[in-house]
Amino acid sequence: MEASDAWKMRWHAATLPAAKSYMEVAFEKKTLVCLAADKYTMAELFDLLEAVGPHIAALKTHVDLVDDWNKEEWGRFCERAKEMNLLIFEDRKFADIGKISQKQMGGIYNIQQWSDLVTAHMISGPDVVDGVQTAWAKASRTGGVLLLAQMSSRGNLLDEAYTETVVKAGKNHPGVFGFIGNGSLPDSIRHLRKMVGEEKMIWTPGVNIATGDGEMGQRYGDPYEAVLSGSDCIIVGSGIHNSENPADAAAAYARASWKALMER
Ligand code: S5P
Repeated sequence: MEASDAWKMRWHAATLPAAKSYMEVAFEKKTLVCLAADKYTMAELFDLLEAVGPHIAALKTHVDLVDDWNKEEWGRFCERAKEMNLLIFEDRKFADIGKISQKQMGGIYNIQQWSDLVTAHMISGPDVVDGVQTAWAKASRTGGVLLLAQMSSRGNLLDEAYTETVVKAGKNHPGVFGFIGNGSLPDSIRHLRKMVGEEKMIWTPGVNIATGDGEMGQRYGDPYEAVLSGSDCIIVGSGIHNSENPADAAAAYARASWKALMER
């Protein structure tokens, strides 16, 4: 079997090189897991990456959560992630006008230099995508934007009409890698997949083997169900990093996600 057999329509419809890279890595490692590495020190981040790296296909960061962040160690962290064949995904949730989003890709964290993917809200209009893409282009790099089409948190304001508008604008945009969907509700993922079609990715947070409510309004759905419903990547944070054995937990999420892709 090859990656194209595992991913079928998604593989053949994909236009962005980054989407194919992700699908290849997921195929090689038999995992559709993106780790949400929500840790607060560089040491914890390194430990987590070493433990979990073999079981994941992408690494999601919140660079501004790290108390002892510094450029050198962050550089080494990203290098290690690359050695482990991971896409680096900074969940920055850009939302400002295009030119400010472009500048926010720089600054002290210099996201444009090390990220392969970033998130953006389209609340300010489609220029946010162009702003982010311009930043990568000026740094002589390429990357993809995941637009928030749905959210996993209780009471969020991304209603159906908003989701539809975001999908319509993002679906044919070459700078858009895909959409963030709500992993806690299989029906909303199915609905989103119908709107999105086959070409773009849907990545879903709000996933935990123990389903139900999380902390502070987070909601969780089952990883296997999420992929069966049309998610291409399950974004898992506390389900992995808060478990007693993060490596075993990550392997369990990997198995569930892969099994679902094979059945899909
Ligand atoms: O709607 C969303 C979108 C995102 S990107 N809901 C989310 O939870 N996220 C992110 O996914 C959030 O920022 C966090 O890093 C991760 C979920 O973490 P967990 O510990 O709840 O699995």
